[in-house]
Amino acid sequence: MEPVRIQSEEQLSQVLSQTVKDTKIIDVHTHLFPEQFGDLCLAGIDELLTYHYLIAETMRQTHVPAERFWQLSKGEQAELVWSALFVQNSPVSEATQGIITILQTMGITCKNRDLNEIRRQFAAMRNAEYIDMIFEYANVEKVVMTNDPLDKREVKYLSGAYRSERFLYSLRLDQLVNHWQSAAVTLQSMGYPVKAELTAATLTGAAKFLKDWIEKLQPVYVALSLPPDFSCLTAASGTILLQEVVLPVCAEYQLPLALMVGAKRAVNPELKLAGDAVGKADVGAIIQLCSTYPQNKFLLTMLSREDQYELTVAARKFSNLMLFGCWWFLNTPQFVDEITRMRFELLGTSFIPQHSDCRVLEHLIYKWQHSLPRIEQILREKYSQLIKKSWPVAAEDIQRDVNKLFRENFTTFIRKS
Ligand code: HDL
Ligand code: ZN
Repeated sequence: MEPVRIQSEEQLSQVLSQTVKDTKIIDVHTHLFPEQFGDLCLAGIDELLTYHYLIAETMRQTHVPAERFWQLSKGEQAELVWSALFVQNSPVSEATQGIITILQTMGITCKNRDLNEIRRQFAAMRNAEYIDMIFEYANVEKVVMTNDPLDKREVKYLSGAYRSERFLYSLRLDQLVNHWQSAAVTLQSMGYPVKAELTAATLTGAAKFLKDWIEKLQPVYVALSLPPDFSCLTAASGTILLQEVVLPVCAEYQLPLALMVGAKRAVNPELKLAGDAVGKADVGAIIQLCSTYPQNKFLLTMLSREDQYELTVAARKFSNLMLFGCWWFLNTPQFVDEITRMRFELLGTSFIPQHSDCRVLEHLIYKWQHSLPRIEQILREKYSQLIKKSWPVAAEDIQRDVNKLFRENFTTFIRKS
């Protein structure tokens, strides 16, 4: 049967928005956990208000010293954030707008801006189907977690017994690769024959640790964030571990390495998780990795706006390089528009436009509600240009493309041969 050819802008808008609505999202990077992970599973208004993005913004609007803030209870912190960012000031930042989006989507009223009234409504909604409901609101089918066996709070949940189709494992190696001196002590305590000095025996021991955790968790990818000054050319322990241990093991298990490059960690340590900043990195180092390790697959996101153009051009050169998301400080309407447009125009549909980076369950609602319309708008413009040039655009074409962007580019890239 001949595919249904789209003839008008109105029909295009209707078919595209319905297709986006009907396409369940695979969220390729989050910090979410299922209820089985106990208090690591964060949800509710007090967790939403104490999101580190909002803590950073609160520190700017109040004169409460960080040290004093951390002495407050979670509830008192939430009340301070609410007062500073939603009562004494208008919630115009992306992260505060996100809270408003969540409340509005969940039908939670905030008359008089009374936080306790909001708390009561959240409490009334918490039931056994709460996670299902949030995933449904966000139209998300699966999320990839950030799992770190060297995280002392998380490791007790990482027996490998938990397995679901909704919360997928990744294996995050920041502590192993970027903090080897302390990681070596922990690995020794786990019985791995490693030393601080990166001898051949130590590299073998570190590889054994990595293989053991890959076999236990069966992650969909291995992940590592790298600082702005990362280079393949130094003899830094992280570079050696990356090239002598992580990449060979990822290749052996056919696991992509998700690199997240450009975070300047703890520029203000008083702010804890909120204390990280961004720095321009070297896309040349990414090019070097993709060309030196053609048998490896690289999922890549960079934090500096200034790196995006070079990175997108680099992705045109290497089919083992898959770009994903508008990460962290780039997850704003302005930069989602700018970066997504550049990617469509230089990469076609061969990229993963967004991930949420959620830390609290209900974040899924705003992170996706704020991004999808922007991605859809740019795609609509491209289809409209085709229709104006009498190129036949069918509903099936749109379904294929949207499915690739929000699902198949990822599932195909992680698939083992
Ligand atoms: O390193 C990362 O995975 C970052 O996403 C950090 O977790 C950061 O704190 C964050 O939550 N960004 O959204
Ligand atoms: Zn993250």
